[in-house]
Amino acid sequence: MTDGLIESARRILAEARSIVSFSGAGLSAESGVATFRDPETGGLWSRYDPTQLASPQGFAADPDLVIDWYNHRRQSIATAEPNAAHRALAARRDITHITQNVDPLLDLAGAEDVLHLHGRIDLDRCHGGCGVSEQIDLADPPPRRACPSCDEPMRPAVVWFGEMLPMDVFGEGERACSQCDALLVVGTSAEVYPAAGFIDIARAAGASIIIVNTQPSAASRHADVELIGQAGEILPSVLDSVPA
Ligand code: BJW
Repeated sequence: MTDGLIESARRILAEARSIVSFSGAGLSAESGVATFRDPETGGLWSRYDPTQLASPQGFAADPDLVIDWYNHRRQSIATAEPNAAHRALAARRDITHITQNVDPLLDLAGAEDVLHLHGRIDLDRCHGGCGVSEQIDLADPPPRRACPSCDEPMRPAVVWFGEMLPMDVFGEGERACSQCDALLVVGTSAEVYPAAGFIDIARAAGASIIIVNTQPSAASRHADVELIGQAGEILPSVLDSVPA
């Protein structure tokens, strides 16, 4: 990556009145949290079948397997710490943060009002939809259990394939992307919709798109500036020098 590209990204961000970050699993990769689709970095779905583990159908077919998989991931996230990329983003109070990540690392780095499009792994909710939701101790997650209110199964408060995204969070993200001047796309393959559609929304609104990823992705065609490398190295150098 050339210094010229870093400089271009800094200039776009310095001139932008409204900046949105849109992140994915690559943001947390340097904290030791597995991504979904990178075979070389232990992508979760190069080892597991997503339709078996991250769908209502999979949960109905084998709830113990699904809860065990989530609890295993919860315990690994419990020991993970925010990395330099989380910290660089969180330090910028002027940025609206939208993430597909279910881990709490961006929040732990100090970012406020993070929009978690795909829910949170540190919460359980009632699968029956009665509204019960409970905070989970990531280090010591509970085994499969029934909802204390309606007896339907409890499940991780994440968004599985075929499920709707939380409408309030989605709406806020959509509004932010349609009004921003610069969208910083960090560590996502941009293959999962409707989240990836935020890049199209920002583009259509005339925003400049800056992409940070270790490799080209489905979003590359939208990039004004594509920075190939580790987010933990690139984001501090791009963001720390830009006046907030
Ligand atoms: C680094 C790095 C470093 C590594 N530095 N970079 C339109 C078209 C086609 C399909 C659909 C569509 N609309 C809907 C669909 C269906 C489906 C979908 O998108 N399927 C596609 C896979 C084809 N979408 C849905 O089902 C969604 N719901 C929905 O549409 O509801 C509407 C509806 C419902 C009912 C009836 C009718 C309509 C829901 C999607 C839910 C996604 N959930 C998951 C699991 C969450 C829970 C869990 O964690 O277990 O969310 S899937 C998984 O993918 C997770 C992620 O948030 C999401 C995105 O992945 P992400 O973050 O991009 O990770 P990776 O691994 O893919 O990429 C990492 C990137 O980082 C790579 O590019 C690396 O290179 C890079 N990287 N290290 C920088 N250090």
